[in-house]
Amino acid sequence: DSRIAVVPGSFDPPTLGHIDVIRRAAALYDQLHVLVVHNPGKEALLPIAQRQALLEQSIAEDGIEGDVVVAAWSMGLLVDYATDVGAGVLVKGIRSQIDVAYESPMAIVNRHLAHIETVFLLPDPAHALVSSSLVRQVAALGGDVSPFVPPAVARFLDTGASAR
Ligand code: COD
Repeated sequence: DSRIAVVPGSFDPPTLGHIDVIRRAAALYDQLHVLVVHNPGKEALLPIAQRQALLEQSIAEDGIEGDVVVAAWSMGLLVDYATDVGAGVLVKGIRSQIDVAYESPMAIVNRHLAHIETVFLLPDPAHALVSSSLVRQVAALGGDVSPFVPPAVARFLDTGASAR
């Protein structure tokens, strides 16, 4: 009976906070699906395929062990993907009361829709205040994002900025 979990997110772009959650979730489950989900409520910086590639590189470069698959999902319910791959758990990071308020109704709906549990991990204090939206702002204003993102993402955003 293998334990499979999904770590969903926008990952636009992936941050050190995301990598922390992925590393810790990979230690808890036999197989992890890191799922890049299209969020229609947010204006995107990077195309889905780019986020997926950056996650794959970052996971490899971080030396995260275990069976970690990176995939993308833009059609339908998140729990449909989870059910398809045999996952019984969604893993999410909780940074603040705002995250709790946003995630709690989704967790309840997902449990009723498909008997999928949501497991919340508290962030490492070192990365607790990092968010993709903060990174997008710093990058747009020409700042150095390297303290907040994995090296692969810093390299990519740097090259993009100098090409503009
Ligand atoms: N430290 C720890 N965790 C963090 C950090 C940090 N610094 N930064 C982000 N995280 C966590 C987030 O809390 C989240 O759990 C995950 O990492 C991804 O974060 P983001 O910002 O990339 O992604 P979001 O918040 O835009 O999430 C998008 C989802 C698609 C996951 C979300 O909207 C969702 O679950 N949608 C469900 C779609 C669906 O099926 N709806 C119908 C039923 S509700």
